[in-house]
Amino acid sequence: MLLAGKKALVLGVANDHSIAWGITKALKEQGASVAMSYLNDGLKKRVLPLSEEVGADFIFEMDVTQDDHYARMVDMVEKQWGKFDILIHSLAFADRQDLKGRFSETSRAGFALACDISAYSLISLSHSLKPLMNDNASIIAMSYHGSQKVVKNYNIMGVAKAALEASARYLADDLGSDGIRVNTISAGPIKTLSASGISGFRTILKTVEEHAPLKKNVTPEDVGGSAVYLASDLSSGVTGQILYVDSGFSILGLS
Ligand code: 1JT
Repeated sequence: MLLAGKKALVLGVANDHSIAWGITKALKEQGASVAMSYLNDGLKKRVLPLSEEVGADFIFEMDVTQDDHYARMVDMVEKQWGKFDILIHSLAFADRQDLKGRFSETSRAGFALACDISAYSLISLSHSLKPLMNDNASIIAMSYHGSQKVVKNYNIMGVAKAALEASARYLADDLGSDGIRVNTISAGPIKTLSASGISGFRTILKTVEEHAPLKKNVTPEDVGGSAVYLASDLSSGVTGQILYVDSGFSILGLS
């Protein structure tokens, strides 16, 4: 098993459709111990049964906008595990009104919120958890190609993901000397709770299925497989990179 003896902290499971859930199952299958966060009491009802299904060591409440949640999380991880090896960042948020219509109408508050939750949290989590990370630790964040090219309606999330990807590179450089690797997975579109109700999302899924080199959409399990590689010592020479898990869609010049 590729992750035997490793401990993985997974942030971003909302339900059994979550990308973070696909990653959690894949890490566990390779022998890792796992712990999962939940955003609030409402989502705890969904995450608790999943944590039992996968045999998680513990779950904890984590809202990345709440300063006091960081110290609580660090205390919990230290008490339960001491040190750990893998951090999965699979969190993002933007106001619904900022994920449609004219990008030029994005508000200052909407910009700040999306970038705070979706990008700054990678920096703050890395900083808080760094003292607990073992040598050869791996941090993995989730992105989408709307960070690099314009995807209609992705709007502020494209900017937030660009900030996330750049933050991952700067963190990779800063934390390299601490033996911590930082990489990003850029996943193709997946129908998760976040994606539900996004205008035009079904059309995006259909376009990928018709035109992507692999002629199918990716699943949370596909993403989980690639996360195992980036979490494991097989990728010991890889940091600061963006790994596309998108059925090849992003290589196309015209679709
Ligand atoms: C957020 C949402 C981040 C949806 C996201 C996301 N990253 C990817 N998606 C799915 C998605 C993909 C495409 C799209 C719209 C959404 C919603 C809540 C906030 C964070 O295009 C319009 C391609």
